[in-house]
Amino acid sequence: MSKWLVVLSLVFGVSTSAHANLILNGSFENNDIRSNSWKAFTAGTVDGWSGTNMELWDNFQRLNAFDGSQYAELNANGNGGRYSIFQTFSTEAGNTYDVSFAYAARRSGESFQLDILSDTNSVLFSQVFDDHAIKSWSEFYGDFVAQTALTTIRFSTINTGTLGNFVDDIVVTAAPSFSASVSSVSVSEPASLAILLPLSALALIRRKRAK
Ligand SMILES: [Ca+2]
Ligand SMILES: [Ca+2]
Repeated sequence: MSKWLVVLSLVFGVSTSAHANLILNGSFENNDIRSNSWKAFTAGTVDGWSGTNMELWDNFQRLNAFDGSQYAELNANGNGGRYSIFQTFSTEAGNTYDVSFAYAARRSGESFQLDILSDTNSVLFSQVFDDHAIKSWSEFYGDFVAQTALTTIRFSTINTGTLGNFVDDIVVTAAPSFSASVSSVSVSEPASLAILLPLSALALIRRKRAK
């Protein structure tokens, strides 16, 4: 394999990570609320999401969204107990998927759990998050292997009360496979690389700016 083909494969690998997000309204932008405000939503009324009540915030109280202008507060207005939101999406058994999101704390002592479940309730991935910074976004990147045609992603609060656990930009994409990226590359000239590189570089810059 030539040097250029190797580089192109890597570049293509970056660009295929722009696969469509399998999560509907993962950035919580669809239910538009007024800038510099928050709004409580009863269970099931935020586009794409089921579970308990949730809150949407729009660049409120000195915390700008990680992506777009809105994000969710898991510890919602309401009963003050534990909260859990989830969404089910289509997958292909045996395939690997990338998952990422951003999270931030409203005050100290917050924690939540991410679970990714098969359609038969097998736990494909589970992790507790208790390291979030106050009013500052942290990013998580992970992956899982689907077992069924439907997979569920679920965020559950661990600390109770109506304050805390902000999340934004929840993304699940089919992981790019190496064989697919190699077979898709048929050019090996530096001129093509010059066209491809700025696109991937732009994607990276855009990602950084979103922080
Ligand atoms: Ca957002
Ligand atoms: Ca709240």
